[in-house]
Amino acid sequence: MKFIHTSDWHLGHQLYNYDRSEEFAEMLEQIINIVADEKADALLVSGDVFHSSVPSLSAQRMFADAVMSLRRRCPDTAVIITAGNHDSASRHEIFAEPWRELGVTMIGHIGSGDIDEILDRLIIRLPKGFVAAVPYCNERMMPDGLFEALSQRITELNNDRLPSVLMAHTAVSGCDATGHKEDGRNVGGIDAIDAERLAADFDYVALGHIHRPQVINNTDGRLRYSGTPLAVSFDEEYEHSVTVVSLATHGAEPEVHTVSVTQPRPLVTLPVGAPRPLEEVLSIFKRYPDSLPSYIRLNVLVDSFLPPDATNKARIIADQKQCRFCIINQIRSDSSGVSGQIPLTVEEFRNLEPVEIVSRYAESTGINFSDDMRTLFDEVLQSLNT
Ligand SMILES: [Mn+2]
Repeated sequence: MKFIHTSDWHLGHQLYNYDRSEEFAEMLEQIINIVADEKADALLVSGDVFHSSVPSLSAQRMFADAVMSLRRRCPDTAVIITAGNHDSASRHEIFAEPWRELGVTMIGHIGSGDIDEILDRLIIRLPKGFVAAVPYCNERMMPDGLFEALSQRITELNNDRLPSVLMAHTAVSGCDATGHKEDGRNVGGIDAIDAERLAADFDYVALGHIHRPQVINNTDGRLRYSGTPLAVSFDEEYEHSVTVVSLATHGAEPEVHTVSVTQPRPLVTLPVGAPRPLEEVLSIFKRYPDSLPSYIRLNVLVDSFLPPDATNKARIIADQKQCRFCIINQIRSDSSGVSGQIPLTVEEFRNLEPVEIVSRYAESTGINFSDDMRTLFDEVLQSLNT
């Protein structure tokens, strides 16, 4: 069985209020081309399809169009898509039935029945293998020993020694969470699951949630994060790709390679290396190529405070160029005696999404703003807007 492993598309993500629809459309086209070129038996998307639990109509439409275009081009490729912590589980499930008719399996939640019902729901039998598709699940709701039970059930069904794959959207012990604000033990409010427990008897574990592509150590290459195909944060300074996996039979070592995804508008931090004082950084920015579509973050070394016209100066430079200026990241030259967050300028504040303002406020008062709270806030905001 050959499949494409990807996750964390974050469709609908806006970067400092810039619309990224064109980039996402290009990204989806690249992924469809890779599936077709590789003649994959399946496409596995391990969660965080959308950036928000209430995605815009255009993001939803883009998703549906891309999946349909993939199905037309590769009618023999099964498509399995689980929900991540950013997705709305119920939104994933609403059209699960019609999607199934079209050869697309959408799994939003693990279900509420007994363990047998859950196993039946999550295990998908493909012509050349088995996939246990586990969406993001709050740990309190996760039945004990779910992964082991899935693995065991597949063993019972697997008379032909077909390969078995687990999809999961979670942090795993020992993962490298570079590019996330939190450390690897608790990213996005999710506690890391023990890698060995997760691996059980699966031939490959297609992980989502962590944005940096990586293999988990000491798992013989069986546990992997595909990472984001399109960067969603300036701190994701690594190559973006999807993972192509071939499994000959159950028990065989996976054959893996990655195919890089071109970033239509890369996220660039200036200067490269250590932050510099404002005037120096602005002159570096002036020399930045005019015709390079990209997003720009400036790392500025600040003594006391940033001059109020700094952001405006940066905007004026960007006006002459194809790049989109996003933010000045203030870094204090003398951090002694200064604690907590640097106050935002009015301009920066205007550019923040409401949820970011709330999460900053929560964190400043010592509250851990979890993904559940984020989802709840999104829903409240949405109901106020309609
Ligand atoms: Mn994600």
